[in-house]
Amino acid sequence: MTNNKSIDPTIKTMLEIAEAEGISTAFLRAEEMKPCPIGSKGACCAHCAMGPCRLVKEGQTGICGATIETVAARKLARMIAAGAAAHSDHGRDMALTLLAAAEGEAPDYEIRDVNKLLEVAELLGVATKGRETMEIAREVAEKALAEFGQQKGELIYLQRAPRKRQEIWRKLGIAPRGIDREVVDIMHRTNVGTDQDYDSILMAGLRNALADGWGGSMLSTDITDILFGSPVPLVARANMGALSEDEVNIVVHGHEPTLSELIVAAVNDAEMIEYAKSKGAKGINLAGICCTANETLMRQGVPTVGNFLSQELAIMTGAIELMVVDIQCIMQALVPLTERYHTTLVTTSPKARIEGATHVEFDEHRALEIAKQIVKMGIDNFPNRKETRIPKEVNHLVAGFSHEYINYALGGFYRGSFRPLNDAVVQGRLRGVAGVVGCNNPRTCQDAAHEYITRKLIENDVLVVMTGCGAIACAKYGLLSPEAAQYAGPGLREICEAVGIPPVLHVGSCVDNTRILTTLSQMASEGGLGDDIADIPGVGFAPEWMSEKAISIGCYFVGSGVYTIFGSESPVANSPVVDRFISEGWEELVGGKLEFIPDPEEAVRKALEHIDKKRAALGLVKYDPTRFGKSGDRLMEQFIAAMEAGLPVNLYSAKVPELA
Ligand code: NFS
Repeated sequence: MTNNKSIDPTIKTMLEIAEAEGISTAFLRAEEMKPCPIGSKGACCAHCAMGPCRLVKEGQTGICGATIETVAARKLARMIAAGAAAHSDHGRDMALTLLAAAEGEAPDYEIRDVNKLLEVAELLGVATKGRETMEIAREVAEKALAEFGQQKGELIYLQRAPRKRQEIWRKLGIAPRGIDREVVDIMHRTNVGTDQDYDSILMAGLRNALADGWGGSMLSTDITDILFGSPVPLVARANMGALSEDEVNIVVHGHEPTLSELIVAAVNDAEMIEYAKSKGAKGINLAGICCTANETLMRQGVPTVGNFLSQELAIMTGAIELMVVDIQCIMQALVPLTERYHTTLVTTSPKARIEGATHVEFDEHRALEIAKQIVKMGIDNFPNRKETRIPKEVNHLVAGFSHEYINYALGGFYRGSFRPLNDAVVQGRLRGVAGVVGCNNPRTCQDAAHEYITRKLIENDVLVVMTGCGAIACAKYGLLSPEAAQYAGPGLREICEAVGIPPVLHVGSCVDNTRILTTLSQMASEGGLGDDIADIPGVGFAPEWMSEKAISIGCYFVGSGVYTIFGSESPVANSPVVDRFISEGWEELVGGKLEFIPDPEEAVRKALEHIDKKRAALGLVKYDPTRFGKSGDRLMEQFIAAMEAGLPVNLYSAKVPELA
């Protein structure tokens, strides 16, 4: 009964326990409640009190006369607006933290990446010469915040895109003006009796998505790097085996790194560790779930115990003393579940309170003090721990591939460039590139599509970058480790061996999908692969999406020129006109298209066809895997042997520890 719910062995074990003990989880609830066939396909309009109108018959309209096209377009546009609002508001909070730090009001924060601050300052037009770091930081924060409220003109970050792309946006009138403005624009035009022309609604939707990708989310990534450091590769662990039998387990869950970064500091505090020991624990073990996990994983090496669908089952181990959540992707079901165990659930954001949870409101002015208070609550709960059942499975991964690092890895510090990557695509050593991102969804077997699609892509010499829960999924199966090069096609394998990278690169949390936009822009500007993102032989996937944030992300990739494939049925399937417009219509206008393909095999086939089509359009050699794979670098095999022997391995030192 639990077999087809997840490919993760830890989840299978925990689901068997849930079944035996009669515990409700999202997996079970999804089985008991089928999706509404009208709403799920975009045929229900609930925007006013004359309805909800259900447009189920041929030619039927809403009471106001709204057609199925209008209803479906409104639905997709509002999904974009909600997703963009969530990710961009997270970006706003990062900018507010930077401002507070710069003004000396948040003493626990510092500028960890001054170079990144200077780079961002230059782009935002902030003078840097002869100025104090904190003065620059203050103005950068102010400029960033102004992008949210801007009413006219264009977002500054659009300049990061290739020139040709910027011209397309301007010509179509979809260059975003201000981040908040585009969200409000969608909420207004989809209000009853306003915009009733599906393509007008959908083009405004694209503009809103671009405001997220090239605005709120991109600012979020940059400011997070400024405050907490730009990620560089590090080795970490993934899956529930990262929970500790004899230490206090504290799990951070949600999205924002502002508190979790200080929790990292708090659990490493000598006094806290002593306090944990005084309660009978051997120490404190910090782990994460969802994107807060990705943030602390890629900067601090904090292990992740799982992705979205793992959150309830992790509690069922009985080994988590405290789960602290911030915003987004937190199941309300955690409250009744934690009541069955000793786990304390702590909410921290005034925007995300949950009835029945303990609320400790986060305040960046007293950040470390609050982090310590929460850690202490976890320690105090350790003596209440009863029987535990921690699954053993845990895999290692290399995380932290920021676009800056990819640039450096390929070209070195003084000649960092995307040229080697572009050359590899030009020569056919790499067939193309792909981003595989997004959530889990209990409507489909957990991680199965992520794992299958990623494996197939690397087998076909497509370099894959991953973020969010998708990255955690593939980390659990070892695909984000350098050893995974053995599953890659011959050309990709050679690159992994030569550069010392896994064939699947962890580039961060979901807001960090913007790192992929930046990378694609740099590839387009580097030469050899056309002069626009749409020319690059690449694709985007969100195989197990469920969040509105994923729709916003998908649409900003489409608006940037990328063919983007989502799993599941289309949420606007009941309007074939709208479904066609977001695919063929958008492709004609912006070069990218959005398609919903539930079958992963078909999705991979179409992606490879698309990559080959783009290669042909650029006049590149036909992809032929038999031409590569004979350079045979032995270094990687030696690294693998050393890792298997449990020796400490620094993949970037090019020195293999001696085997005994
Ligand atoms: Ni992205 Fe990250 Fe995960 Fe989906 Fe939720 S955690 S922001 S929305 S479920 S990938």
